[in-house]
Amino acid sequence: MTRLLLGVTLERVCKAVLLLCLLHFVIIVILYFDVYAQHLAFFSRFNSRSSALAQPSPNASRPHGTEAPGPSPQPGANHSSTQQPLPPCQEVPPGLVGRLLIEFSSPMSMERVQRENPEVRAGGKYAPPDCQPRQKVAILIPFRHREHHLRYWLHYLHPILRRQKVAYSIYIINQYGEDTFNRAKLLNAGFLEALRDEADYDCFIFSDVDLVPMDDRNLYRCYEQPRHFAVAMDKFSFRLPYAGYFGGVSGLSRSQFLKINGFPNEYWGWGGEDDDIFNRISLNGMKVSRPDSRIGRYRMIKHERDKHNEPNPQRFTKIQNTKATMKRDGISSLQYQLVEVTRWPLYTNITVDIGKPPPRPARG
Ligand SMILES: *[C@@H]1O[C@H](CO)[C@@H](O)[C@H](O)[C@H]1NC(C)=O
Ligand SMILES: [Mn+2]
Repeated sequence: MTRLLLGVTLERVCKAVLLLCLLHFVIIVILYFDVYAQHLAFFSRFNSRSSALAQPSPNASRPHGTEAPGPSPQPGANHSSTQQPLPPCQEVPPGLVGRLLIEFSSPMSMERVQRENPEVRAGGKYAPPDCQPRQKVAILIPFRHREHHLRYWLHYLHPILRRQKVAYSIYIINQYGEDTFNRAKLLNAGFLEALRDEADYDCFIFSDVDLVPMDDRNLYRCYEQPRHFAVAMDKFSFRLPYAGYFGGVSGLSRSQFLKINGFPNEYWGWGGEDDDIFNRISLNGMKVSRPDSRIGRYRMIKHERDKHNEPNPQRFTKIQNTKATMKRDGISSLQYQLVEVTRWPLYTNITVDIGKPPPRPARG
């Protein structure tokens, strides 16, 4: 009897427990679906937002690199912004080392320079991989028969320019033939040929092949005013030889260069063309800017005077007449023949035939 009673009670308890379990389960299921539904609603909102970002309206073309920051893309939701735009390079590059040891006594081979600069692309081109450079710079080197200088120049300059975080290309402007050398006319031709190679250079730096900066804080880029970089050369006892000196290494933006009608074409032989360029800058209301002389230091590779580059005896009278000549003589009147363009691993070789000096008028 008591056994039976006990059995019935046990059965009731079990049923109650079972019912409670069922109830619990139902509540959990309801709650689960509720949360899940909220999630669903959230994700559908999320997805529609990110796909709206991925599809700009047809006539709103955003400039490159200004993509609005949005949620990280859902797989398959969009395909147009998979690559994050690079941040702009810092105004002052963080990896500079300052004063450098420059010497030209240890032998230098092109193979070694190539081996030590694997980041440089064919034609002597480079852009920083980790930031968006502020300027794109064409470096133009007037050239003839100075291969051993070029090896040192490339050896020192490629690593310096990389640390300076600019996009750059190295162009050797090689004068064809053996007629009298003409540095400024070569540079005019280089300006046009560089732009034919890549149309978007902001800045042009004109460097002699035998000048190597001794400090990487001397930034190879363009400034508000035309720039003179080689302010303190060892051959001038690390001093500016005179206030209007603009020789060695200089840099002009594209618009600064065009404003002065480029460089003179009529300075054959050594000297004077840099003073003419200085005059063009002043006469057009600009002012040369320079780095501090403690930073603008240079070593020059010692050399004999080249053949066919004798001092130009007309240079003193010519620089008196810049004001009269600069409008007709310059990039607007340039004539030359392109002979050959060759892309080497560390530089682009552009050979141009710029002709020869006009015959001296007979004295009467
Ligand atoms: C550039 O090319 C010219 C013409 O082929 C050649 O004579 C000269 O040696 C080359 N110079 C350099 C530095 O590559
Ligand atoms: Mn020299």
